[in-house]
Amino acid sequence: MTQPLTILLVLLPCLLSACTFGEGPELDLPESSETLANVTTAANTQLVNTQTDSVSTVEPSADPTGVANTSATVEASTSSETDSTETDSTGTNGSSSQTNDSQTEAIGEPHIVRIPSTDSANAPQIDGSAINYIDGTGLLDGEWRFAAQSTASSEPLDIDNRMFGDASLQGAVRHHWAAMHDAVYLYLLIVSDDAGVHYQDTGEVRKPWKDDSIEIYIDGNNSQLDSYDGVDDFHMTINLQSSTGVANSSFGDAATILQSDASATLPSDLNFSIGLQQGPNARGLRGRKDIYEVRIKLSELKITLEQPFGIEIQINDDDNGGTRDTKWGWHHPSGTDSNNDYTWQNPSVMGRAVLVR
Ligand SMILES: [Ca+2]
Ligand SMILES: [Ca+2]
Ligand SMILES: [Ca+2]
Ligand SMILES: [Ca+2]
Repeated sequence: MTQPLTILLVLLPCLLSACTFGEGPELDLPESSETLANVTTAANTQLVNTQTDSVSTVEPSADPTGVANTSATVEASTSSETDSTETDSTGTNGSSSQTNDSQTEAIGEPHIVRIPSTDSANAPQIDGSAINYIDGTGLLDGEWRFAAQSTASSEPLDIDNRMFGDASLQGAVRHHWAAMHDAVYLYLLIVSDDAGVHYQDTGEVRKPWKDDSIEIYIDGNNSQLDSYDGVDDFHMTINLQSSTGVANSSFGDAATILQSDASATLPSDLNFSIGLQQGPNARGLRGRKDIYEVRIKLSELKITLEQPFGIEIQINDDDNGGTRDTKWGWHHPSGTDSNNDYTWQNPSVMGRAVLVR
């Protein structure tokens, strides 16, 4: 049984660097002069940088089993460092404009992901331990066996839309994701086919996307606005490694997760564990894939059973140091231009899922 675990998210002094969080063209904008201590300053307005993502350092759980740790504290929040324009929650979440009809329609759409339930005793352990495919298939075995691995119309949850980057990887790799829930938590597994080519060389706390990492997007109430609603539209980036050779984990040392500036404050009850080359075997001689196991409290995501919500999973791949080389999306359309990267600004680009009982 997965024990509830605590992440104590402490605001790492943010480098209010002049970055555009994550995305878009590889602008290597100048660092701001803000010091590490300046975490409450107003948003940087240089260039296109209106993003002032906060970075949370996840302190190791005092008890790896986390038995006693059921409540978490989040101090990291953009709320302390962004201006009030972002936190206008009145009427911006779109919920009032969502009719029951449209939600019902969303649940019935063929591309929705119907996420099955499990009892908590059989929920996946968030420990990054080895996962395999059922022999002769590309389907997960073990604790993720009963997770959603395809859409309602049987399309595999492959993160195979190459948004931009290395064309030679097209079709050569298979990244994918899976999900399940136990009515309390959403469990996500992201499998990254990276052939063991891991880079955490850039290490800029506000630019985790320059290294091997994943981005998780959630629109809890499926409001599908074209800008983040400040309520339940989330965008987080989790590095593969916390330092070279060390798997990032909310239970480990120096773990990091980045909350984008546009994102609603990340849930406090959020844990993750990466397994470096603990995933199933890749094709050919590429070796084992990497896995990201993530567990997030549903109530904090504001996801309701049997109501559709927005979700998107993207992978940043760095195979030679420096910035990322390739970005992949599940629902995001493929392309070649580095500007082909929209979800971080526009939550309506996400795909859809629903928790089924
Ligand atoms: Ca890098
Ligand atoms: Ca929303
Ligand atoms: Ca890589
Ligand atoms: Ca690179």
